[in-house]
Amino acid sequence: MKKLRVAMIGYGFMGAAHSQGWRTAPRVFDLPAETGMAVIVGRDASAVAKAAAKWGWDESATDWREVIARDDIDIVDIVTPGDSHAEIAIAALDAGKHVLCEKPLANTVEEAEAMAAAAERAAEKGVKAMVGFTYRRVPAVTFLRQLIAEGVVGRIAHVRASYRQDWLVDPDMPLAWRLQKEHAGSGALGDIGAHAIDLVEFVTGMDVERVSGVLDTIVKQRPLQDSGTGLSGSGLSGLSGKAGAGYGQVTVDDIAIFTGRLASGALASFEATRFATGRKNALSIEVSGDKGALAFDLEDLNSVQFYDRTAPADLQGFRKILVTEPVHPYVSAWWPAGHMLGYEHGFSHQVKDLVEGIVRNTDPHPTFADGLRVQRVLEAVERSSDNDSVWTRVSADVPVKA
Ligand code: SOE
Repeated sequence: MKKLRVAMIGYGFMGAAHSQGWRTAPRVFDLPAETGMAVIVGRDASAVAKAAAKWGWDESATDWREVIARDDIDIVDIVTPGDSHAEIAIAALDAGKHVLCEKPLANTVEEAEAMAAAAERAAEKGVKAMVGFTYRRVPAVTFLRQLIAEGVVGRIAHVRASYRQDWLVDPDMPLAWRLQKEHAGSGALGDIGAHAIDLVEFVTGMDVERVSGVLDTIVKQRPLQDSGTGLSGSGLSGLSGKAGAGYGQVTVDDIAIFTGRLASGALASFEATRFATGRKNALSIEVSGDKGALAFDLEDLNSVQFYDRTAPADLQGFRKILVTEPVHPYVSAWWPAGHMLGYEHGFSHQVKDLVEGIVRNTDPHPTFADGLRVQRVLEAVERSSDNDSVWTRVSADVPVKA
């Protein structure tokens, strides 16, 4: 069986989550190829060597260009901040490596277009590219998509998606890379709003075609701080160093609220906020149709809520479906019914689907084209917010640059 050797570029919170996926997936699923955690790459030699030892990588390195040129590397897994996604992914694809890139795909539409074009070129040689929207791979979310495709909610009128965190409510939280446009591209909008957009498009099967939105930055300056090692314990800020001197400007949004018009004409409401006091990682979606409604909440991620309007009146009400039966997506590889999965399992499902796509020569979703579409929605929300929240078309007609 062919062995697929992986190089991971980056070692922050997503480095830990992806490493767990590469370690676990081969031991849970019967993958069609052996995988190897060959090398992890980071700028700080001693910190990335510690990450290699802690997370199970054979080697560590500090030069990603050197690593992607190696003949013994087949897959490049990019878990760096968004400002390096395009350069690394395009170089890796042009070098014939399969690529898994964290979300959002890029920091700008231009970068995302160049990445999608590189993925199209690489696809002609059987090389695959995938974006890390892992919430699609929570069994309950995949099940939601299946139920909607079967028509259980009927004609969709309204979708509401919410992603709420509160790690920035403290004004003394230092100025992390996620708060600087040149590194992150945007704030809550691109970091967690991208998940909400992908979730709506994935479960409904419909693109967001127009948006009207508003962005806001609550705390405009934050204390400067040395960046941390990126190993676990640095939390979402990626900081664990000592306090620095002075203050820096926050150049991204803290809150993004927008409305979307879906391809069918249905309306979708979105919120992505880092100021929802008390909400730690609260992602939820509810799809309302003329035959019923479906809802998912990450804080109860092993179940979906289903309301069936076609049921007899005395039996109508939201009921909880536990998505842990062997018949449900991904579940049969894990535990017996009723034994729960967690946030981390989506990363093993991601590895499984990527490896199967590579070996079977099918396109593992979400593709870079899917990631580009989300990037266009993000950019349209920014344009709308800059123009008094005017309704703004998601420019899908812009050709992918060759
Ligand atoms: C921070 O908001 C973050 O780590 C996101 O970047 C991830 O994509 C999300 O899964 C958890 O929160």
